[in-house]
Amino acid sequence: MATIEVLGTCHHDCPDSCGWVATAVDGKLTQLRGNPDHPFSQGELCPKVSKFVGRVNHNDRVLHPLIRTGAKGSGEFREASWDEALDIVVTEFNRIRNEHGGEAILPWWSAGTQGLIQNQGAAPLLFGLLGTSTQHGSVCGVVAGSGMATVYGDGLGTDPLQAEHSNHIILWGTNTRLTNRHYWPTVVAAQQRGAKVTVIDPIRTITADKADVHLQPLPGTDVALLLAIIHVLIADGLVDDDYVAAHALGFDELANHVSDKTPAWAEPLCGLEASVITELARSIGTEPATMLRALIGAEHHYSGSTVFRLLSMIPVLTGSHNVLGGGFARSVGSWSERNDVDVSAMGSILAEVAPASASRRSFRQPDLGVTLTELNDPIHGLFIWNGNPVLSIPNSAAIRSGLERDDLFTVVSEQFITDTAAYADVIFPAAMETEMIDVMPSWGHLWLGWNEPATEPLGEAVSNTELFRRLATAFELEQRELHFSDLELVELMVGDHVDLEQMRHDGFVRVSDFPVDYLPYANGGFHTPSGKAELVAESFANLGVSYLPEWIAPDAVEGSKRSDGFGLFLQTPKKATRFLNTSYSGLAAHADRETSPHLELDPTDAADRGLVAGDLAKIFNDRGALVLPVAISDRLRPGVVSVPWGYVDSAYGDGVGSINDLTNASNSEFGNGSCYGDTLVEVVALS
Ligand SMILES: Nc1nc2c(c(=O)[nH]1)N[C@H]1C(S)=C(S)[C@@H](COP(=O)(O)OP(=O)(O)OC[C@H]3O[C@@H](n4cnc5c(=O)[nH]c(N)nc54)[C@H](O)[C@@H]3O)O[C@H]1N2
Ligand SMILES: Nc1nc2c(c(=O)[nH]1)N[C@H]1C(S)=C(S)[C@@H](COP(=O)(O)OP(=O)(O)OC[C@H]3O[C@@H](n4cnc5c(=O)[nH]c(N)nc54)[C@H](O)[C@@H]3O)O[C@H]1N2
Ligand code: SF4
Ligand SMILES: [Mo]
Repeated sequence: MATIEVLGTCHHDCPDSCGWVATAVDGKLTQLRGNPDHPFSQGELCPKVSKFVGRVNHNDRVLHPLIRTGAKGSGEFREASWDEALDIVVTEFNRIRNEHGGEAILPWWSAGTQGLIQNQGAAPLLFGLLGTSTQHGSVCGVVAGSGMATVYGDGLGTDPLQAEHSNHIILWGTNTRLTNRHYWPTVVAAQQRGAKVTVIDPIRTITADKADVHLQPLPGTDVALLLAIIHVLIADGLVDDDYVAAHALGFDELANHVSDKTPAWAEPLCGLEASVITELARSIGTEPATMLRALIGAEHHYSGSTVFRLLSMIPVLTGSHNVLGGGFARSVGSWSERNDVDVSAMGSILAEVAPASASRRSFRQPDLGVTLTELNDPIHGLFIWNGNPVLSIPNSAAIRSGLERDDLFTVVSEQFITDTAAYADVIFPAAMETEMIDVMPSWGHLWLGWNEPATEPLGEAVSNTELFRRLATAFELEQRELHFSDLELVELMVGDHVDLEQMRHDGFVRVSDFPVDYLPYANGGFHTPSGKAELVAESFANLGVSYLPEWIAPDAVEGSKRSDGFGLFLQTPKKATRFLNTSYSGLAAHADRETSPHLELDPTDAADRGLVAGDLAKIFNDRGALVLPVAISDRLRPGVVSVPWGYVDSAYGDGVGSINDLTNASNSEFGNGSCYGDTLVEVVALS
């Protein structure tokens, strides 16, 4: 028996990017365990990926190209050869290009793998040369990054691991113990050393359970809270005047703007007592080693970009960017983009060889429902990879009805027949991470990961890079880079700073030029045109950013109006320890050990509606309705209901539709995200 062991890195859209050791016997993956030498994950894999071998070898895996035989959505397919499947795609896409123009085709992707070469690979060049439409924005990260960039010039903040030195860690809308579990030991170590841990979350999460202080604002109201905090910092003289004078722009205007945004003003808006807001602000203003830590939860609102804008301002005002253990830590994804990786390499090549492609039409990624159903010049060809929009994108009922259109030809590259792939005309079988080469730029820590394949792909599955190469050949596109091997792609996209050999040998390499005690803004040096931290939108007004950060109530934003008669805010957090977004929820080994979809209600809201635990209730708004069993929860506030997200359609009662049928797909204030969390619903007992 031939046994091999290789080092790899988890590809999931998760901040931890854990290192693993994969074992294969006679070409079959037999074991996956944590790489004990990995500096961040230290040998542990989470309850999702510790069962990855079962995912790879699962009977339901798509191992051959499939062609639809039943109705769209029925999931009925027949096997086909690669040649036949490619031929159909080329014929259909070329027909659409001739009849409607290239822009009637839309490539759509998410971050099923976030790998450097496997996330998009040569796709920007391929689709650009075919003259298709393209997408912008995202349901994850772009809003936070944009908010931060209006103050700092880009999304670069503090290294989260510096919380080791913090005296106060504020987990702002992030459920660390669930979503960033390998960061939790850093938080615990600080707490055991005496640091205070505050959680700010409308839900009392498992992370809030372990905090010293849990503040539970109403969802989507952090702008009021943050404006009041800034009011107190200024009113109480807690601003670092020297730092602000040297490194910030617009302080006087901001001070004027918040002069009436007192804690008493914020109290009825965010639902926290004025005294609590004052205490939090004073604590932030008097403890320089206060680290703000956020991931994504707080961005899923209309005002999400403004929340990140205001969070970015806090350490500028208190001067805590000067202090080890201070600052604002979110995604560190952009750090590796400084010197180590070039995620836009293919885009740059496209701009050179086909400059006109820059003016192709582009659609907001979270707006897929509208894009498929409401355009005057409709999309007729859709190519989806790395994503499951039917489950993950808001307004999903519109996505399903778009995918049902007879005049839409849909191609999906997938590992399983997901709720999205069930609508495809052609499915290409996608390889799994242990079957492909990749480099993993992490957004949760500063190590780039290498991924060495342990086996060949099972069946006829191929990596995304191989899929795009095969498509390039089938479309007879000769552009050299479209035919690059995986190692050539790595060389193209990884900069000279990185010692590739070392990364391959060790399984990881530290992102260059950032020592562990690096304080990016200790001496200013912001990446704005002015070089200063912008407290007013001096350079970014053209992005739709208001000059000063403005409060807007979450029940007054597009797609979420209380006047429509719906009175409860719906939250849809990640909650299952065995799901990663929508992945794994279709696998019994994972789903059978989690609760089924359910509706969590505060006892008062339940009593008002005559509901007790276990009752069936209808949850609905003008976008959709679902029937779900009720669970009474003491983790919410009155007026807020929660339906955890990630489940497959078939886990819900009648098997059609999921909670994203109800969520709000409107645009964020800026940043081109979406507003899952600004969703009003009503709940009634099922009579
Ligand atoms: N209601 C609600 N909705 C949400 C969220 C929420 O909190 N609430 N969170 C949002 C967030 S933050 C995110 S990031 C999105 C995530 O939503 P998705 O991106 O849809 O979720 P994933 O499960 O990460 O990955 C999607 C698919 O990628 C496939 N995949 C994995 N690797 C590969 C590969 O190498 N090749 C190909 N072709 N496919 C592959 C998987 O099989 C999986 O079906 O969902 C968003 N949706
Ligand atoms: N186990 C597991 N881990 C995961 C994932 C998974 O599905 N499962 N998904 C991965 C992905 S793609 C991502 S993006 C990350 C996300 O990681 P997180 O951002 O930590 O997770 P979320 O559940 O999206 O949101 C975190 C918290 O934000 C809170 N929140 C919502 N609205 C507001 C608000 O207005 N203000 C404040 N202060 N808080 C608010 C929610 O109640 C929730 O508890 O997790 C990653 N890790
Ligand atoms: S999903 Fe996240 S926590 Fe789990 S192994 Fe992958 S990177 Fe680590
Ligand atoms: Mo995400």
